[in-house]
Amino acid sequence: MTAINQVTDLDIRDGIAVLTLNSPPVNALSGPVRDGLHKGIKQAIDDSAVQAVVLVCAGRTFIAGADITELGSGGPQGASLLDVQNMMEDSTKPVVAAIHGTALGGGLEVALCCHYRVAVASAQFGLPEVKLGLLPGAGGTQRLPRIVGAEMALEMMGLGDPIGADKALEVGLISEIVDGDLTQGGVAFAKKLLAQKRPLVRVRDNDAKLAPVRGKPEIFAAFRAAHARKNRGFLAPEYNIRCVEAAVNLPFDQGIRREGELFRELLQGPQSAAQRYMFFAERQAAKIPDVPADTQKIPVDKAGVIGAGTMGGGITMNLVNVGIPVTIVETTQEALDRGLKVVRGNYENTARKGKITQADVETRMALITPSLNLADLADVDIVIEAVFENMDIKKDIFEKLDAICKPGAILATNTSALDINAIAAMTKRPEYVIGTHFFSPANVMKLVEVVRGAKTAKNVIATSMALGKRINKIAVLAGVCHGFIGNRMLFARTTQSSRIILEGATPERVDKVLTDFGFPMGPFAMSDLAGVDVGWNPKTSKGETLRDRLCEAGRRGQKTNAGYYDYKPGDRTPIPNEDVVKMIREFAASKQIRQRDVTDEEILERCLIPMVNEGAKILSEGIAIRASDIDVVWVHGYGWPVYRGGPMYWANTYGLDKIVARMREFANDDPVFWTPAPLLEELAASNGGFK
Ligand code: 3H9
Repeated sequence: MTAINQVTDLDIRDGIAVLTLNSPPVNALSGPVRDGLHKGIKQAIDDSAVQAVVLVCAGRTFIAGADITELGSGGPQGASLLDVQNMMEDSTKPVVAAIHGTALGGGLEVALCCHYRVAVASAQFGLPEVKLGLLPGAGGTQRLPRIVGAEMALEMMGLGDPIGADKALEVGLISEIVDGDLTQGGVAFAKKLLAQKRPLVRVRDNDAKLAPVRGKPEIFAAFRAAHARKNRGFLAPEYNIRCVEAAVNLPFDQGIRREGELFRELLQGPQSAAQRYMFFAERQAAKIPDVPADTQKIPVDKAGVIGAGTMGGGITMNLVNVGIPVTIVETTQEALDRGLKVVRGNYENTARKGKITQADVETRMALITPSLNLADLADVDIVIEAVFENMDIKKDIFEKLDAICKPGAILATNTSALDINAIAAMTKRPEYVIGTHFFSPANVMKLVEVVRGAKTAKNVIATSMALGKRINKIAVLAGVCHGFIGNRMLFARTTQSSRIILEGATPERVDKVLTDFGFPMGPFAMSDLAGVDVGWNPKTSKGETLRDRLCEAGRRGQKTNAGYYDYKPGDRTPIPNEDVVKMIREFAASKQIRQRDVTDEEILERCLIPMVNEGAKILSEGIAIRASDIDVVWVHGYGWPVYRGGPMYWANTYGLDKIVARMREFANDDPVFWTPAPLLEELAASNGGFK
């Protein structure tokens, strides 16, 4: 075994050179990895004793892509990836990639320059660059379609999701699935190639799968149309599609040039910068300064969920999806039956779309034990209470849980705003009480805010964060305050959006400004979806607020087919209503609010700046650990467009000094609301930004 450099070893066994990369955590193509590849491949090719080369990686995965920290950080140091790839592809000795873990992005692009690829059954293959606002910039856009065909390449590059080894074998991306030791399997495969005198396959020369789709622009049009809604506002998906078009219609070298131009444009643009920031922000969120990574976690083998409503049902699905059995408790058989029917319906829908099998539906349903008795939660490891958002009810439940649940069980509440400490105080074990704020629909939305109370124990925090990851969510830790991170900032935005419509803009206009910015829906469409009457009391309503008037008029949101907008039954498309606008104007007149033309720019600033200001307070108070956690909450919980990085990232790009200056202008109307948070003011004055 020869050490080529600190991350690369070369071992020649019986005429086969095994080149091993070992650069934890994911063998990303950093300078040293590219150097090691370059030197190692060259040495193997130049060595007359070597007949074939097998490239393999140590640790948990094959190369998982370019080193994202290096992208956009000036000229990369070390060997050029292109040189490495050309050397492999043009080698007169067979080069085989032996793959485990994930061959992603630049990793798959390296593998595509090998003459053959073999993999273990659990390996995954993908070009996920689109999720970083990029496209594969190392030849992948031209080589992948030449193996898997244009339509599958569109799926893999346009959506960024990986495929498994079975599929890769079926479409010819790999030649064999290796059982047992991968390196030995790779070496055996290389020997077989030599014995059978198999040709050196250069993927770039394949045209068989592209020829049939040449002159068929309709496949691209269909792909664009199918994903138009999801891709609205994003540049990268379209650029990935253009690259596949180039692969189909241009000679390889021209296609590569096109790929390079489009890649550079994306790499230098603001969208990818924001999406790369978000990649690291998501991973950073798991790190809690005072809860070390090796904190002992509580094993979670059984869970309980209280409440079979929308939230309880969604949370239950998250748990059983990963094989955790759930006892779900309701107060009436009817509510229990209704809740389970919705869960089953959701699963059957997913099965109809082919994403899971009917057997999966039954396996998951079988993991759910319905119950009408809280005492059935005596032996679960965690209970997640998801009942109506009412402090008295929650306090009562926690008092009971304290008496029922075994010692060491985590007692979690799915509140969106209430005081966790007050709930914890109802138990004799406040250190086991924590908040787990899921977002609706809980089986779909990626975010869970984990809320630590004043007394929550570190192992309870560590376990809850890890459980978030286990159920495929992104968990962000928050402290206790009204609304935690996300809703507290939402309340600040709502104050302004509600005010703006009283000054003259319509709900439709405000919503449009925010959807043009990139949100999936604006504040008023969102309010209709959630229910205009959330928190409204018909008994005490006296028409004193616009909401009172809407609700009194039966306009309670989508559920009544009328709220700020009208809705056709069964259709969620908001239809503006003149009577609502009249109602708003009359209400504004009754409060002597001067009407004027509020510009789109002002609408946007008055909706977003209060969020930034509230975010600054949340940071100063220690409710969020870091600004990037706030961004993760808004991107994954509220649909803030990821290509704008989240509110705090956006604030940095917009300019904190400009934000403070705008707040001073708006302060003429409402000095208290528009007072800049000290942290915001301080950072603006020092030309700093949220870090
Ligand atoms: C690309 O390839 C461009 C080319 O086409 C063109 C080139 C010219 N770089 O996610 P995890 C770190 S673009 C740097 O928690 P998992 C990550 O930050 C790239 N660092 O583990 C974390 O660090 P820490 C295309 C990376 O097991 C640690 O590794 N490739 C990279 O849940 C563990 O990560 C991708 O987009 C990287 N490429 O998931 C794949 N990848 O411990 C990106 C990871 O300090 N990566 N890190 O927090 C992934 O999707 C997942 O990390 C993976 C493992 C599935 C591999």
